[in-house]
Amino acid sequence: MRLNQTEDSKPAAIIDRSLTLELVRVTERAAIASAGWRGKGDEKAADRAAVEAMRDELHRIPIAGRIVIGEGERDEAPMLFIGEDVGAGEGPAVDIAVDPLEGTTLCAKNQPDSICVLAMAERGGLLNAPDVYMQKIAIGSGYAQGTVDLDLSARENIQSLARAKGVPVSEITACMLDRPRHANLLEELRSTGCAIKLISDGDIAGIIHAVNTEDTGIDIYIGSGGAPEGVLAAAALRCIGGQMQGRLMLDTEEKRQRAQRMGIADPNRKYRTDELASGDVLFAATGVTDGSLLNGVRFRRNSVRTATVVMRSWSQTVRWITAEHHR
Ligand code: VTB
Repeated sequence: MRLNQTEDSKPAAIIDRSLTLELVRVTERAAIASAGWRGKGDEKAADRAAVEAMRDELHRIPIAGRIVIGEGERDEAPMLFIGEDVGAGEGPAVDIAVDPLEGTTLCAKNQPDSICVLAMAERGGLLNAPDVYMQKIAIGSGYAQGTVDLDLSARENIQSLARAKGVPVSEITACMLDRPRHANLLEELRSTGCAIKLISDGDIAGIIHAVNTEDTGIDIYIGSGGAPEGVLAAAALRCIGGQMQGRLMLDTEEKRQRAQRMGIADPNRKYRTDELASGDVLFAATGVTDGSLLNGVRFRRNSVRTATVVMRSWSQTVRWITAEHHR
């Protein structure tokens, strides 16, 4: 506990710490709503339930919030669209990134690691990323900046990380999404002799795992996934440490123009963690299905149990909250 923090060189927190619990309420409610759709094979319904619950609960919070990462552009998403105002209106001006149901397929199939995710930052703190792919690389804390880099080959990155960790390459475990587009990357990684954990979805959890190496055994996250998920993962890393780089994959003129409309001037820019999510940041995630990060929602006879992790960049506090909700 650092009680006298405001008295040293550190600037005072912009986002009041009491908002952390408000965020927990939002992701909890979204998780309970979508958990009703676990294993029902209907991804859209599961997602819709999470979106509606999240939006409803966000409107009770004393903030002047604005969605910067959401369900889509205004004309394609009825709720939690980019630019939508959320919150009760009175309170700090904040930007909000949501992935109401990360891993809709996982939820529909009742497979591990489906979570409801939300990040809050001071106004202007979150990269307004279009819904394109992002190249991502992430490792834990305690390594020199530049130990890994998107401009190095996968082989160079793995070798450099193994050197920095002081272990043979065969003892490095990389995590990546199991996708056909990663065929060459997978082959290159295999040729190094490292171990690879392939995940079917959910790279926000994948990146958090790469930072929590002691608990997960995962040393590095590598590969491309959704850019919105990249910004959310960066928000979490601002609170728990580690280093990450992301680069938007703007491979068509249409995507480049879309990005430009969202304020991205340099389509090839490589972003660091604190450029994806800067300033004061809060991050919360609640488990929907049981997973490696969080337990899923449990419906009991008289109560519903949820498991949430909530983090705050200013204090670097990480809270694991199990809640019992009366039915
Ligand atoms: C990832 C992952 C998501 O999408 O970002 C991925 O975090 C990227 O898109 O859970 P592709 O599925 O096209 O590879 C998800 O898997 C689903 O939103």
